[in-house]
Amino acid sequence: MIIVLNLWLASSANTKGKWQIQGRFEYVKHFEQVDILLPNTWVVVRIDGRGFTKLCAKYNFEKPNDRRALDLMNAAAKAVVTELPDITIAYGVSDEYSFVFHKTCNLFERRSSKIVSTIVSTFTAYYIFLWPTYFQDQPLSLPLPSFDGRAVCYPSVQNLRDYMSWRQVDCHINNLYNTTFWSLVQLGGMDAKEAENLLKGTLAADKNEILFSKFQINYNNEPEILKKGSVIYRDYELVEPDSHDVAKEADELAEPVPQSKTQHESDRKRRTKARVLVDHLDIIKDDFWQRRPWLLSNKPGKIPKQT
Ligand SMILES: Nc1nc2c(ncn2[C@@H]2O[C@H](COP(=O)(O)OP(=O)(O)OP(=O)(O)O)[C@@H](O)[C@H]2O)c(=O)[nH]1
Ligand SMILES: [Mg+2]
Repeated sequence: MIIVLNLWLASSANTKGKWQIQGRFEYVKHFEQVDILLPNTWVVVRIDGRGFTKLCAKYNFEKPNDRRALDLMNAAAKAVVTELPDITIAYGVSDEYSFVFHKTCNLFERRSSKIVSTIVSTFTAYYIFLWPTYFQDQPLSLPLPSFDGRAVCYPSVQNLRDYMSWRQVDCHINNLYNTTFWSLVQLGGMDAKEAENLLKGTLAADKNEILFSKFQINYNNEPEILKKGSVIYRDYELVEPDSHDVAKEADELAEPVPQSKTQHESDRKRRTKARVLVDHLDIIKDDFWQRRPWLLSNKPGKIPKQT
């Protein structure tokens, strides 16, 4: 049908007829609604594994944390950050990852659906592509892993920092609970219901105490990747804290600073040269942000000498 129509259009000397046909269908483009994210805000795209409770059971992920699964999430997220230099920082835990676009970034004219779908599809593609590297003896079968995603705008640095802190606190609370719960089950021989009842109403200090007194586990000595989650960013030379207030500068910035072509090109080169780092640090404290001013300023720092 399309071929016949095209042939007819191509052979028609009557261009007026062609326009009439196009004009008859063209109205559909008005159905496409704008989905623009507010300008001058930090855009956070959070993706989350769909039905990962089932997926983890299917591939026998270790409980509560499977190192291969975490490494795979981090490798896929690192690939996303490397491919999209507009991402200033990313933070991940369990089956979720948050990607932060700098407030001056104008990726895809800040259209939510385009930004979210790009992140979700790039991440999922890498997750599946890299799966065999981390699960050599467990090939993927249907249904394949997939992720959902959403974009949220945060107007100020404090809002953005609070968002990141919220995710890291969530990581800490969940990991402390899961570590204690699975110790009671795997090492203490309790069933799930007994462990759940024992932990009902306990505070962090109680869980630390249970881990230490019953299983000689000092929670502080658990791997950083489990306690803190993973943070990904471009690595430049650290600066001394308090040298200048980057957060204030970022908040005062009302629109992108016009850049000369040479400056733009030099920034682009430095971003490409920088190593994309996966680390497990405290991102709640000021120190993390003060020592890495490029995260909020979007100005690439100095490339460290010994990379
Ligand atoms: N065993 C194991 N499970 C994990 C690991 N990482 C994540 N999970 C599981 O993945 C799930 C993530 O939670 P959710 O995202 O709320 O659950 P979900 O099943 O993915 O549901 P939707 O996101 O709503 O589709 C939890 O059930 C976790 O137990 C891991 O390293 N080991
Ligand atoms: Mg999930």
